[in-house]
Amino acid sequence: MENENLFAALRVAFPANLDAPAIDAADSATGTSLRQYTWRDIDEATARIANLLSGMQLPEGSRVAVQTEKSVEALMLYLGVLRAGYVYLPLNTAYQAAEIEYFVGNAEPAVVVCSPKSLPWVQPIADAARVTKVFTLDENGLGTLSDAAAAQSTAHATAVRKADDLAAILYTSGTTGRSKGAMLSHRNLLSNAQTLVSYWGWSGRDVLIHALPIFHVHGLFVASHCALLSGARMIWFAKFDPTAVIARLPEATVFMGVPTLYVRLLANATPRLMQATCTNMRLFIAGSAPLLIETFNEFRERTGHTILERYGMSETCMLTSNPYDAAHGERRGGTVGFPLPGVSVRVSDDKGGRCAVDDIGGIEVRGPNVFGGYWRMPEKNKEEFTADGWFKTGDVGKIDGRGYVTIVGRSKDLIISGGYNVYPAEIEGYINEMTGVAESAVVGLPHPDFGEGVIAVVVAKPGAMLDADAIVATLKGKIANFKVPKRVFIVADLPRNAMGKVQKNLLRQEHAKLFAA
Ligand code: MCA
Ligand code: AMP
Repeated sequence: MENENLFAALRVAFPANLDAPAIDAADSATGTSLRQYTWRDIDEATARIANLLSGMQLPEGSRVAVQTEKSVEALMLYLGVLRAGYVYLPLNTAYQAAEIEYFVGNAEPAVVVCSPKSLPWVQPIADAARVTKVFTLDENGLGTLSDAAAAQSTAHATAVRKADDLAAILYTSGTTGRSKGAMLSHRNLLSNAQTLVSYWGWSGRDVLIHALPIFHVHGLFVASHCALLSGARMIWFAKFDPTAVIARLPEATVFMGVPTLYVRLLANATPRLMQATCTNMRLFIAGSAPLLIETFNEFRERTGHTILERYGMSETCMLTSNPYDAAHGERRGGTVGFPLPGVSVRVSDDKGGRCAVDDIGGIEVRGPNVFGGYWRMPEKNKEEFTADGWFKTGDVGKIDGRGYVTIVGRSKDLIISGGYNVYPAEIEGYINEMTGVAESAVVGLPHPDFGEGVIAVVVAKPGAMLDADAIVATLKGKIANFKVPKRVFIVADLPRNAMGKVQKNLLRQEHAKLFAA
């Protein structure tokens, strides 16, 4: 039987010369090269991790939950988990104890890997959830995981998995405020990676600047898989710094970023982000949030390159892309391009009928990339798939006569800030439980850097005095920083419609200029 494990496909794609450079770990602040990793290094490190995990006799389908700083070793950990046939569960490094407690409790991982500095609070959470083993891994690739892996063999036969077996779980916040684990199979991930490699014209001659976090689809799957599957080299940044990235642009061919990264590249472009800096570049890709047409136009004027915008989700990986090849059409700013080969996209009205060309409705999708469902939430699967098997994205959009898809909004109450998702209901929940708070509404406002900036509007209980700064400080101690409102307003009451529903559009209008540049 053919091994349908994603790692098997990645491993076959390694260049014949395993001693060729694969990953160049760069200093985040300067871009200077710190350490070179060869394809052999990847092969051996992933084998060691896979052997370590295999030796633990974990039950089939065991989850390995990981919250560590970005490092090449953290990427090896992901690949090692795949290689051993277990299920990878990445977690945003910004999450604090309450958030991690929920994920660990819900996913019941057999193994947790965390930063050494988080161990004091992660260990009790893991113990309570009866996790078999907690390892540590720091930003330099050191920790108990690396110590234990060092003793392992560098040979490992990739665990045999079927295409529909689970490869990863990605938590994505639900409208109720509780995160749902999107279950992605080896087929979901591999089919999407193969499609992107071909559609975007990847080859072993490419050099990717990898400056995104590796706990989301964009950095972990889209960027890493494309490079690995085409034998391309990566210049690896643990954090995004525009000056450092610009310093390495001359030797790169591909860059991927959320819109904020492009805004920051442009803000730091003088005098270096000129056409000359990008002569080797063949492709700039943007996604995860809407790319403003101003950014699209300004980038083209300054660099001569037309950003290729694409659209995806944790549940589906990539869905649409503007064309790479001019023969297929031009890259149109403000659109997310065409459905990728093998992916079907349709727009439906609220009665479930098909919308005509250019008519706005709910975007629904189907394809080998679409996830199997949410981890242990069968009722959510019923709600979020149509009766004929299409996944309802919660995005609102249209398809024009030439097939370009445009996203015009979201039916889900979601804010995307700097490429990170913030669910208002979750933040409102934390605010509403504070002493003296009667109710609150969290909304996103236009923000020049993050695209959308989070604010909260809060009503006090009769007789209670609330302090906006204290609310922010309390939230900072509890939840990931990117979710914390940048401003809190204390008001007498919230605007409501005749049905009693809070009119968030009025709050957005009232404060629209708050973050204006
Ligand atoms: C950091 N802060 C943020 C954000 N990031 N606030 C709101 N939104 C954010 N995204 C907070 C910091 O904690 C800090 O708070 C203050 O804002 C200033 O931080 P700064 O130094 O500017 O932030 P940074 O460390 O430079 O990070 C900004 C960033 C980062 C590089 C844009 O957010 C980032 O890497 N975003 C990419 C996310 C991503 O990869 N998304 C892909 C999801 P304080 O001042 O209080 O300390 S995958 C996806 O969506 C789908 C599948 C798809 O289509 O790709
Ligand atoms: P996530 O839950 O993190 O996977 O985020 C997925 C959501 O990001 C999608 O449902 C869209 O709302 C949004 N998104 C991703 N790419 C784009 C894009 N190019 N333009 C607009 N929104 C996008």
